[in-house]
Amino acid sequence: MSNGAHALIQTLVDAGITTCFTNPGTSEMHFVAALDTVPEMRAVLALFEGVATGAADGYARMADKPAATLLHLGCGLGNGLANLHNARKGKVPMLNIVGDHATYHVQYDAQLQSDIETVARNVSPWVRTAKSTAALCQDAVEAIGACMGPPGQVATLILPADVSWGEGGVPMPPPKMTPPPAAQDATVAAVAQALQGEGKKAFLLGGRALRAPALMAVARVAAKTGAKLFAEVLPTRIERGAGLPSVERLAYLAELASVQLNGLDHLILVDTKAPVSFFAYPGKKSYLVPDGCQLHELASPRQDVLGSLEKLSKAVGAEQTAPVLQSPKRPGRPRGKFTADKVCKAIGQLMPEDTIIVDEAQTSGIMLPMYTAGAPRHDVLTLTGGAIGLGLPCAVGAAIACPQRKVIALEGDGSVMYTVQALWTMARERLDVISIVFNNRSYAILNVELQRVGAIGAGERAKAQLDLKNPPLDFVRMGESLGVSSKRASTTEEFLAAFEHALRTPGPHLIEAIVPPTMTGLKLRVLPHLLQSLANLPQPLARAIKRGIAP
Ligand SMILES: Cc1ncc(C[n+]2csc(CCOP(=O)(O)OP(=O)(O)O)c2C)c(N)n1
Repeated sequence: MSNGAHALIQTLVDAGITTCFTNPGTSEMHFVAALDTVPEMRAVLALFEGVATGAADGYARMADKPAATLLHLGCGLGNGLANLHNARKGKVPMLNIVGDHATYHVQYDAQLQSDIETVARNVSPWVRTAKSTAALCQDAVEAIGACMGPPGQVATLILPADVSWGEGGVPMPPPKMTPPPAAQDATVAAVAQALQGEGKKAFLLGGRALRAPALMAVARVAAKTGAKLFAEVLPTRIERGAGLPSVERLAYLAELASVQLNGLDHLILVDTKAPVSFFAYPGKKSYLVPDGCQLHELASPRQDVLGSLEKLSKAVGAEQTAPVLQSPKRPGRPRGKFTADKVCKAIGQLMPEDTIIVDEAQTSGIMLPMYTAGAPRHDVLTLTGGAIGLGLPCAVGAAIACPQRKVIALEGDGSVMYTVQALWTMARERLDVISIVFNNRSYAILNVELQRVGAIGAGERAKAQLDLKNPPLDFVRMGESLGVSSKRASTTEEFLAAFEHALRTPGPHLIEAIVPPTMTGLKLRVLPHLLQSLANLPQPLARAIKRGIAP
């Protein structure tokens, strides 16, 4: 006979959910106690719920299966919301177990009582409060089925304390998953016809379409038909580097994305939505599909992406076509004045095969895609929902999912402060993560956005809201206090020495790179964080934009 908590954990493990990122409280104590009865479940403590949810996101992106989180009532869940939002936008599977008061305690409206379902619903299409210990594991099986998708999503199972401690829990077998259907023949035929006809065509790839097998299939189609390959602005996980097809990421900046999409007659969506501007700007377009361009959806997020692309490949006769692949190419060793670009260059020069890059560098990572394009094969995980504070937690999850691989987390100094507690989890779990913090002492991107949105009259008080100089953040002391070996680099040579040491020495490292804001001196219309995608643009256009003379 099991209590609910034990039966629940056994059900999770039997379904392959073997990692749980926790930040528990009193209502979760039986779940915590039951961890010792199911040793296959690895529990990882996070010191803030945003770390737990971001880590579960990073884990699932790399492990291709969900992790669980253990969160404390509505307040704990609420603290994890921003990274649950990022997971939702990235179609990442995740199972939240949220402890609640015992069912009979709810009537008293005790201090931590709140409407947990309402907190969950914004990010979690599947929400249920378990009603009884006997039915708990059936609830869990349904939650697991819902979160796995496709599309992957967040599912939230609320676990009242008495359901958890009650006897009579019975572990249940995993849900039966039905494979998703591939695109229908008629859809494939229509897309094939568009690809074989006149006009300029491109694919916009998202989700699972940016993984190696799908990329190879779509690259064959592209080579056969002359279609261009674009990736969505903020991919959940993109596999890239030498030997893989190279895909141009759509720019964050709407004006720039419009340049990329300009003149298209057909845009074919695969596991993504039609492109729209990140924000609205006065007088600028929100919907970025060019006028007159015909939109096709080959495969929706609910469908079998690889199967659909293979059908298309057959339909256009591309099965034997050689795809165009990125050739190996590393930048030279950086020298001279220390800037964020030099850090990106050093990464391109030195990163080992199979590195996982988590990119939350904001303006400082602009040149990263260009310098790493021909590096050995690697994965890049990005800020899918635009809610900052994902980077370090995501790196925690990725490192736990892939212990043999080096993880490099690139962080803006502003972004890193949202979930800096993740460093402690890296230290405690001895994770092989190099966290690079670009300390430019500002919310640099927002200085540009302030003007870009047309906010007139911003003076010293306005600018002070975007300035991080006073008091200066000291990431070396912060990292050390959280148990992570930390170094500061103010010159290119210091950075190279610290980075090479970190690459050689397993375990977590932090490097604080003291750099000037990347966008200094550039014209206002050259929007910084959009320029992330610059690196993938044709060189003359990229150079022109950097000089501030392009659109
Ligand atoms: C949860 C959340 N809060 C606030 C923002 C708004 N925001 C976007 S970028 C940014 C500052 C980023 O600063 P930093 O990481 O230092 O990068 P930099 O702009 O200096 O390149 C802020 C506050 C956001 N996107 N998400």
